[in-house]
Amino acid sequence: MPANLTPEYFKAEKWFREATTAEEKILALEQMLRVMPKHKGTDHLRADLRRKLSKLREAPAKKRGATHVDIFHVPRSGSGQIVLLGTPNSGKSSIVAALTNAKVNVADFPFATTAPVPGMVTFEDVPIQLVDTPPITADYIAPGQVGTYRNCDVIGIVIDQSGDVGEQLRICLDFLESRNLLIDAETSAVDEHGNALAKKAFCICTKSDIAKTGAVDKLKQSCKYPFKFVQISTKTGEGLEKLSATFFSLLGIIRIYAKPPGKPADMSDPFTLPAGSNVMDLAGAIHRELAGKLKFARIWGAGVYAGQNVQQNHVLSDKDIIELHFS
Ligand SMILES: Nc1nc2c(ncn2[C@@H]2O[C@H](COP(=O)(O)OP(=O)(O)O)[C@@H](O)[C@H]2O)c(=O)[nH]1
Ligand SMILES: [Mg+2]
Repeated sequence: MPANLTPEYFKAEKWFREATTAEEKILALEQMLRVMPKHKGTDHLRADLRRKLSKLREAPAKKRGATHVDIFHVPRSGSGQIVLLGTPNSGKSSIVAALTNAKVNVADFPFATTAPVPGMVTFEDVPIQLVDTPPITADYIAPGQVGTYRNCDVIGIVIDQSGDVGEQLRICLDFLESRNLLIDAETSAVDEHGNALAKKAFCICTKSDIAKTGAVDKLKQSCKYPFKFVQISTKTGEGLEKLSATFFSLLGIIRIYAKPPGKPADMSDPFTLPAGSNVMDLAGAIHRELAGKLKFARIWGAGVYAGQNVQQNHVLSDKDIIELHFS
C-alpha cells in the first residue's frame, strides 16, 4: 500500500468497491486518480488504476448493461427532475401522491416502493418531474439506484420529523457523500466530459402534524451543508405549495413567453431555460437553425421598457415576453 493516500482517496475507493455498474466504476476510478497524491510511491497504483479504467472504457456497451432494461433510469420530462431520497417510511411516496397524479404506493410498512416512480408537479405554469424512490438504509441500497440520483437535477432529502432526524440525515448524507453526489467545497468532482457529478440537494421535513418539538432546529444544527429546509405535512397540506416553489427555485430556470410579431404572446406554454440565458439561447432553444438567422428581439418584462429592442446577448429574466425578429 503506497504511503500518503488521503481520506479523499479512500472515500473514492469505497465508492469503487460498492459500484455496481461499469459507468459508476469508471466515475469512481477517475475520482481515485484525480485525488491520488502524485509521487513515486503511487506510480504502480496509478498505472494499475489506469489499466482498470481503460479496460472498463473499452468494454462494449452491451457488456456494460445496455441490453437489459435499467429500472433505475428515469427518462427526463418536464423542465427539470427532482428525485427523493430517504429512509423507509419517511413519507416519500406520500409527497409524490400529494403533488402528482402518479400511482404510488403509500404504506405503513417499509420497502413498499421497489422502483423509481415519476410523476409531474405543476408549479404555476411549469411542469416539473418528481420521482419517488425505494428507501435506503444504513446497510442497504438497491444496486443501480445511484443511477437515478446521478441523472437528476436536484435531490430532495426526505426526513420524518416524528422519527430520529439526526440518524436519518446521517444515513442519507453518508450515501450521497460516498458517491460524490453532494456539492463539496474540497472536491467538486467532474466526469470525463467535465460535467459536475455533484447535485443540488435540500431537505424536505415531513409529518409536521406529528413532529417532535424542535425537530427542524435539531436538523439544522447537525447539518454542515447550507441546505434549505421545507416543512410539510401531506395529512394537513401544510407547506406543499412552498415545496413546489422550492423545486422551481432550486432548478435555477426561467420562463420565457415567445410572441409572434404583431400577435399576443402564448402565455400558457413558456420555454424554460437555465437562469442567465440570453436572447440567442432562446432562439437556439426554439430551433437550432433559427439562432443563426436572429437579427434582434423586442422584450416586455422586468427592468426594460415595454417593447424595447434588445441585442442577441441581452440576458433574460423569468417571465419575460420576447418577440424574435429574423433575417
Ligand atoms: N401523520 C402523518 N403521516 C404521514 C405523513 N406522510 C406520510 N405519512 C405516513 O407515513 C407512512 C409512510 O409513508 P410513505 O409515503 O409510504 O413513506 P415512504 O416509505 O417514504 O414512501 C404511511 O403510513 C403514511 O400514511 C404526514 O404528513 N403526516
Ligand atoms: Mg415509498
